[in-house]
Amino acid sequence: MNTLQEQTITLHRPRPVVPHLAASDNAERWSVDAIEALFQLPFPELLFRAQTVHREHFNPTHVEFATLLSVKTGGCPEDCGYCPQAARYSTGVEASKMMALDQVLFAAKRAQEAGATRFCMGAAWRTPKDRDIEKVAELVSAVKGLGLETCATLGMLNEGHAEQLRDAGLDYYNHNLDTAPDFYGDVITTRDYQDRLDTLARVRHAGVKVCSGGIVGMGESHRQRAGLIAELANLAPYPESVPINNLVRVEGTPLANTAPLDPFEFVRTIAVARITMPKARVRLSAGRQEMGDAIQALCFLAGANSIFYGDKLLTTGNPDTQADLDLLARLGMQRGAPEMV
Ligand code: SAM
Ligand code: DTB
Ligand code: SF4
Repeated sequence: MNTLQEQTITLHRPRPVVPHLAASDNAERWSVDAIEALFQLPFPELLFRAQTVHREHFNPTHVEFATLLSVKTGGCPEDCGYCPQAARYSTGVEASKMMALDQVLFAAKRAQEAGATRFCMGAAWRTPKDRDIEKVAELVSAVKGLGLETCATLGMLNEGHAEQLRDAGLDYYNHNLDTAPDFYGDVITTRDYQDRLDTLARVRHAGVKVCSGGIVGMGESHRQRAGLIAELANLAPYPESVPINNLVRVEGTPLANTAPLDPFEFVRTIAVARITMPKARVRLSAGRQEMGDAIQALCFLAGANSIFYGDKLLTTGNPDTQADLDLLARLGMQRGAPEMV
């Protein structure tokens, strides 16, 4: 375990800026067959390949800490089958109004003091209205003013929204493809895959870094898991940040009774994301509470270099911060920007 002094030094060390990726970072176009073949490699081979790629671009002992805050919770009109915030499912999540600036700043300062370097604000919207964007822009510039990297996930963006957020200081916009195109309709019917790609294109065009990933363990096939990674890896450029979520099975959602995914399959997904998107921050995202320390350690060996840090994701639980600090200490790893300086 680092001493408090060492931790403080780590916290205040200047962070290298994550460069925007360029289309040229995507020399390779991945076929679903090629990605499926990676998934089918013997586990030691797959991890060796993932680690080799990981070490070409990152210090493998460093993990980014990103903290989430739900600034507008529940009451969402969409029908995403995994989501506790969809108004149509009885999940016990109550709809609330958007949080006030001082509350958000308070949470951001706490996250920063606890060691987070990125702060991601989420809202349960299908698509934000113009006045929502204005309010979120205020939150973004206040959080950015603390010296944190900023991220927002607000649903589908309309023309001009990404630019407004960029001008307020937004570093990343999160919008997940969630799953493969041919499984998507089994999970969500109220927006289509192209809508998601359009939002990602707007974000990219505005010069905001792209955070996009998906969820595994929703009952998709092996090939569909490969299909999700292919879609992400073939974006040109691929996302700077790739959250891989393991479905959190929430009572009341249509996916509540989905059979749990083999944890090694989750580790494989991380490894394949690392190999196909070598310079991305690959985030071991939702589902850590159910995963156990050993599987999380395997995810780090497979190339994950970011986690959501804080007792809560948006509405569901996450390991407590001390458990994460202890886990990294037991592994001789540390929080911090993973890019090589
Ligand atoms: N409403 C916005 C949207 O859908 O883009 C932003 C918030 S939404 C909750 C962000 C992402 O959280 C989803 O795209 C999904 O990938 C992830 N997510 C939501 N519920 C989840 C669950 N039960 N398990 C794992 N990931 C989940
Ligand atoms: C992402 O890919 N996962 C995060 C973040 N981006 C916004 C959200 C996970 C949500 C898990 C369910 C919940 O807490 O409501
Ligand atoms: Fe709404 Fe986002 Fe949840 Fe879908 S994932 S129901 S859009 S909050």
